[in-house]
Amino acid sequence: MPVELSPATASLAGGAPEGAADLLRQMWRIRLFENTVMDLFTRGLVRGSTHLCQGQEAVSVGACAALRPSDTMTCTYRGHGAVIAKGAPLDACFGEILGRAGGLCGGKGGSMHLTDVSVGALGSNAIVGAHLPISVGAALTSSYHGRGDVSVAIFGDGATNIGAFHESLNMASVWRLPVVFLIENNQYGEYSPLRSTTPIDRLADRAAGYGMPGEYVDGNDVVAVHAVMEAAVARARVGQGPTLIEADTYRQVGHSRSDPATYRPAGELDRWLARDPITLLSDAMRAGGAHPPPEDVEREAAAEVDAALRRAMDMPEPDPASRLRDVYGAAA
Ligand SMILES: Cc1ncc(C[n+]2csc(CCOP(=O)(O)OP(=O)(O)O)c2C)c(N)n1
Ligand SMILES: [Mg+2]
Repeated sequence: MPVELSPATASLAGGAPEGAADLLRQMWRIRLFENTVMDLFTRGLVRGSTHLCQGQEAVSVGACAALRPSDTMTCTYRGHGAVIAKGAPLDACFGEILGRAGGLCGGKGGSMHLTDVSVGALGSNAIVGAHLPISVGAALTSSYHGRGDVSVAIFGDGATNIGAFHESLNMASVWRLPVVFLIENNQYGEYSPLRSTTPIDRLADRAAGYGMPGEYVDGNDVVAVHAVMEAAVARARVGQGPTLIEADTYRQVGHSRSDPATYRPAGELDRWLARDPITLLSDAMRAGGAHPPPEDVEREAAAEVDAALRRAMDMPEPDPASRLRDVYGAAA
């Protein structure tokens, strides 16, 4: 069974709305950040692994644009885009991946653990599904203190087969917690196509088992993602409980490191590249004569990413004396 493409991008067919330049800028910042990380990795400057998100930018950008700064977000090891979209500074993200002292976690977490609590990015998690209960906990905290903040967990299609997914949805629904569960369905879990691990076509259907709305959205249409997220966040904020959203998208690169992704059927990547989220929004902006034009937005984002990388490259290595600081259970 071939992987089906998402239906035509319905919201963008009507042209790009106001605010489109900001969404495009954020997607370009993430795309260029990821391309740069790939380059740094091949130059041997990144220790450990990397899991990049080129092609998936519309999901985290559309989602985080629907949040306020005090709302919280958790994500996976493929989380550079989500953490940037939630507001973490580019230079500190680069610094973390390069293992520098000025990185988000002092250079001790690396690519899979970007975290910036100051912007509500509560953590990237390398264990599949581990962060869903964390978002449920953040939602419980918000609810207990009457803060009105919403928490969002962004996770992969593969995570919907993990026990913590089912436990989290169940508890969040029973307690009507202000949380949004957002599936970034990129069609694969590592090297396995979704259909080989999952017996249903629409992951959003799983919401029915937990008595919450299940929404499907074209995850390459940033405006559509934003709209469905805004509705889910609004429900959560007024105490109507959680929503499960499935955003259909595609990872344009391999699972991690230098995975050439040769397991993908011929033509599949090209079909998805034709629906690249950045191209879709840029075309809609051009058609509507948007100002600034998409080319200017790309140029500004490129300059910003370059400058951030230069600052990160100038950051010092962590001080060896700090090696036991922040380590759980270590003597002070
Ligand atoms: C609990 C657990 N089991 C297995 C793994 C190994 N693993 C790493 S990534 C991955 C695939 C996850 O796929 P998905 O949730 O779709 O996320 P994607 O990588 O596609 O973004 C697996 C099985 C893990 N990290 N954690
Ligand atoms: Mg996946």
